[in-house]
Amino acid sequence: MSIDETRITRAILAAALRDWEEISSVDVAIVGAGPSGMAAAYYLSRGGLRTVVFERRLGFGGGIGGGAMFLHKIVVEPPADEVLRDVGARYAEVEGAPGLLVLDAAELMAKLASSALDAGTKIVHGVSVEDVIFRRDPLRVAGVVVNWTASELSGLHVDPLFVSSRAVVDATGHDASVVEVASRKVPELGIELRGERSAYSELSESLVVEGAGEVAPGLYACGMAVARVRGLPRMGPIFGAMLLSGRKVALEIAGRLGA
Ligand code: 48F
Repeated sequence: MSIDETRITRAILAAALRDWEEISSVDVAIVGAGPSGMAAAYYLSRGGLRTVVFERRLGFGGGIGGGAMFLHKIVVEPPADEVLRDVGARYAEVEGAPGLLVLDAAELMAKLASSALDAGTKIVHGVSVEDVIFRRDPLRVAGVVVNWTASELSGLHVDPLFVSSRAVVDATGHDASVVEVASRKVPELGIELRGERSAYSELSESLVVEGAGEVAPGLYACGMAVARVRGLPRMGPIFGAMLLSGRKVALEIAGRLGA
């Protein structure tokens, strides 16, 4: 076998460009590979929808990896154990706290990512979503505007590329950065960002799941993005609502798109 540098380069170019050609038009574009985005991706792909996740960083998991103040455990409550079982993540009951389940942060990150990938999701790292595409008649969000995170960080003016999709999911966490840019730059969508509130874990866990869903035609929110959009409290290192809101949004989109 000859390992030739030109062949290495051409192999990567050909495979990456083939992927980008596919990615340029998908059923669902998810922004953020945190717990809610990866849960949404897993269920969407499992339902047969062509799904891509754009993640600004070079890894999976968003806020999972830091655990709680760098302690490598997180907590989940039923019925989110259904999602844990679907992706094969192991957990234990918490002694003296019925209803709370504890698991390794690394286990959840890895199992969510591998389940989404196995179901057919394409995850692209180092890509930031900086804007949305919109259309009139009917008014809707019709995709995302993407750029390399590296160009964002460099401060150079580099024009982006476009990805068309039938649905866009904001899974960017506390920033809700996709909904934020859409609310600012497409005011006719009528999106009101109410802002995240201080901690109230139990209340937030149920309200985030309740509030997950369509924010404007074609634009959906799950995870902590829901808190910023709907004016809900934060909940800290309990992740049930992240997983369940991702699953809820996936099922809603699948229903709409007829998967
Ligand atoms: O922050 P993150 O984990 O969002 P989440 O799914 O979960 C929140 C919890 O981790 C935790 C919590 C609840 O227990 O309070 O914070 O709502 O993951 C968001 C991911 O989106 C990426 C970011 O790097 C992170 O991995 N991201 C954010 N903005 C962009 C982005 C963007 N504009 N383009 C691409 N990726």
